[in-house]
Amino acid sequence: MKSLSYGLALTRLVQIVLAAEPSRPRGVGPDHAKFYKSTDLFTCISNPSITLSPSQINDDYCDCPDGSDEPGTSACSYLSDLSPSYASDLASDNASRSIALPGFYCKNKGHQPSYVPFLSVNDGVCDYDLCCDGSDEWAHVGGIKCEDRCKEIGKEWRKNDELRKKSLGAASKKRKELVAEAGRLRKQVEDRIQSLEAEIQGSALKVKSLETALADAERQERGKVVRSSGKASKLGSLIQTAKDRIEELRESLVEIREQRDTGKSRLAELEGILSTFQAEYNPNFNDEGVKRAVRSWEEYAARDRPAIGNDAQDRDLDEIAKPDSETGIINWSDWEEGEESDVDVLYKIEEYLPVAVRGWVDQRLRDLRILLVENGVIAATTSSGEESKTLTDARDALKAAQDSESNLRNELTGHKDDLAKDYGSNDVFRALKGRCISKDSGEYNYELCWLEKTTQKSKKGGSHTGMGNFVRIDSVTVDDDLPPDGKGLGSGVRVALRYENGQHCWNGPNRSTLVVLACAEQDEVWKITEEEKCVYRMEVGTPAVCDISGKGKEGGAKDEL
Ligand code: MAN
Repeated sequence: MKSLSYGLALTRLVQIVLAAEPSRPRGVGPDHAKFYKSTDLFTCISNPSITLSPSQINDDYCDCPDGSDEPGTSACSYLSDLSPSYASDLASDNASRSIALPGFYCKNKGHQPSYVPFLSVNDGVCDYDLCCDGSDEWAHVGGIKCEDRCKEIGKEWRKNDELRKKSLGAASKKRKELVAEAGRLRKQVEDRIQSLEAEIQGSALKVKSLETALADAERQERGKVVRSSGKASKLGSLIQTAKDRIEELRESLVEIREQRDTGKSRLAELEGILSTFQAEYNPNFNDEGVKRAVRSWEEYAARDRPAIGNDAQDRDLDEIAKPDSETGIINWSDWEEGEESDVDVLYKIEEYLPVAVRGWVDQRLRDLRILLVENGVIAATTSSGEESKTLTDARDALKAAQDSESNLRNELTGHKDDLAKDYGSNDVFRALKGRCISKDSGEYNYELCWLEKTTQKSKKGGSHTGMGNFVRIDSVTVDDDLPPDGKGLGSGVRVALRYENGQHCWNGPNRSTLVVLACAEQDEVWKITEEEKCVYRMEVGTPAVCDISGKGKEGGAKDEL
C-alpha cells in the first residue's frame, strides 16, 4: 500500500500545479481532454454523480471510482487488473470501478505518443519503451531523473519503421501475386469444368448410340439361322480333325525319316568295318569262327541289296514334310475363319443364289427368324459357342465409352468439390497448395506442405513420419511478444491450418499439427514445438496472410511485421 507523508504530498501538489499543462492536466491524452476543460468543477468520467473540485485532480488521492481524477499519478493504479486494491473506502458503494483512462499519457515529442500503465508512474524506473520523454517519472522518486530520449529513440524507431513498411509492402505485393496466381488456377478449374461438361454431353450421346448398336448386334445375333459355334460345328470339327491328323502324320514322317537316315549311316559304317576285316584277316590262321564270319560276309556282299532311298525320293519327302502354311496346298484359315464357317453347310442354300440377291435373302431369313424368336414361336439361339466378333466389338465399344464417360464425370465432381473448398481469403492458399517448406529443429527435419501434410524425419535417418494431413483452415488467438526480427506471431487473431490424423503415436494419439501463420515476406517455418506427445505446433511466416491493403496482418493486429 502506497502512502505518502503529508510533506511529500504537499510538495507533489505544488509540482503538479506547476508542471501541468494549462490546457489539460498531467497524464491526460488529447482524446480525454474534453473531460478536464471546466475550471470550476470536475465530474468523474464514468460516475457523473460524483463531482470534485479541479484541485482534486492529480492530488495523488483516488477520489473517482473510475480513477479519472488521477490521470497523472499512480494513486488509482489499483483499479487496473494488474494492481492490488487498497482503497477500502471505495469498495462498499455501487459505483463503476472500471478504469476510465487508458494510462498515463506521454507526449513523447520527437517520437510517438503513448500511454504508460498508472502503476509505472513515479515508480522510480524510466519506462523508455513507452515513455521516451521520461515524463512518467516527473516526481523523481528516490532522486531518479529520466532524461528525454525521444530524439534518438524516435530516430531509431523511424528507421525500423521504414524497414518494416518496406518489408510489409513487399509482403503485400507477394500476396497480391499469390492471389493473382490463385485466380488463374481457379479459372483453369472453371474452364476444365466447362469443357468437361461438353465432353460428357458428347460422351453420353456416344454411349447412347453404342447402346443402340449393341442392341442391334444382339438382335442380329439372335437372328442367326444356325450358330456354327466355330470348331464345334460338324464341318468345323471335320476340318479341325483333318488338320490335326495331317499335322500328326507330317511330324511322324519327319521323325521316321530321321531314324532311317541314322540306320543308313550305321549300316554303311558296319559294312565298311566288315570289308576291312575281310581284306585284312589272316587266312593262314586256322580260326574256324573267323573263317565262317568272312564267308557269311562274302555271301551277304554278293547279294543284291536295294538302295535305301534316293535323291528323288528324298526331295519328295522334303516337300511332303513342309508345313501347309509353306506349301499353300491347303489354306486352313480359309476353312476356319470368315462368315462361311459360321453357317452350317446344310443351310448354305444362299450360296447357290446370284450374289446380288444373296444378301437380301439372308437378311429376310434373319428377320424372319427374329420375328419367330420374338413371338416365342422358336427358341432364341443360345450361345453354345462364341458370340460373333461384331457383337463382341459392339459390347467392347460400349464398355469403353461408358468407362470414359464415368471417368469424365468423376473428374467433374472432383473439380466441383475443389471449387467449393475453403482456400482462405481470396482463395490465396490455392496458389500455395502442394508447395513445401522445411526446417531443422532438434533431432528432426520438419516439413510443411501447404494444404497437404506435415512430416518429420529424424536427422539420424529413417523414413518420414506423418504429422497430419490437412483438414481445414481455422483461426486462433495468440498473445506472443514479437521478437526484434519480426519472426513471430505477435498478438491477435491469426489464420491457422489444421493437420490431423497423421501416423499413430505409440501409446498416444494419431499425430496432429496446428500451423499458425503470420505475415512475412517469405514462406518460412519459424518454430516447431511438441506441445503434448505427438501434438505439434508450427509457427510459420507467409505473405499469404498479409493484409491486402498492406497495413498489417490479415484478421489480426496491425503493424506487427
Ligand atoms: C517420435 C517422434 C516424436 C514423438 C515420439 C513419440 O520419436 O514422432 O515427436 O514424441 O515419436 O513416441
